[in-house]
Amino acid sequence: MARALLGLGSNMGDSWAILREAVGSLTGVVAVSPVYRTDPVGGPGGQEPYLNIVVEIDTDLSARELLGVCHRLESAADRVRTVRWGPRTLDVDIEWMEGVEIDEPDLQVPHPRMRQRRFVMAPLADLAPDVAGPDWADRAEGRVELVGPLDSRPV
Ligand code: A4P
Ligand code: MG
Repeated sequence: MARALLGLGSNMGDSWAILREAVGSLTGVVAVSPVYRTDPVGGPGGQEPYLNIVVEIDTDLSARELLGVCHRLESAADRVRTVRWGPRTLDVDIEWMEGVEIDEPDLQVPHPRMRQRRFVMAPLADLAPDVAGPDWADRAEGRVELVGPLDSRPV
């Protein structure tokens, strides 16, 4: 069993429901971070804010098999790939996986941009301060706002 941290983001459609559905269909969930409302990083201007969470799982899958799971969750949320970094119903990334370092064209773990991004590091640090390390906040950019637990959707 390996510990893995997945980053989930949504800024199209019913993002609360999309995130909840995705977490519900993951196997081996150990913990789910609070939801953060975050300013879009990169991509075209005028995008809606994102909701972002990080989910910790225990898994027997390889990193590549887990990437397949990420893509299936995105398809299930009817994600249409248009512009890079553009709006999406669901983006699922492998941020970090215990003992894994991969640098291939279609798979990099740890995620190469995670430490620059507060929308990843804030929820990740809530779940896994050991992985985030003590100085994560110095390098992470972008505005994020803590909203609350995933099951406490505001009305
Ligand atoms: N890929 C490589 N490594 C990984 C990995 N560790 N996990 C490949 C998942 N996928 C990985 O991703 C393109 C390809 O990356 C995948 O097919 C996979 O083979 P994509 O999801 O199709 O495209 P993308 O997400 O638009 O591009 P990219 O480069 O993955 O973007 P990022 O870095 O994931 O950023 N702002 C806020 N506030 N919140 C967000 O969640 N997300 C992004 C996407 C941009 N701005 C954001 C947010
Ligand atoms: Mg992605």
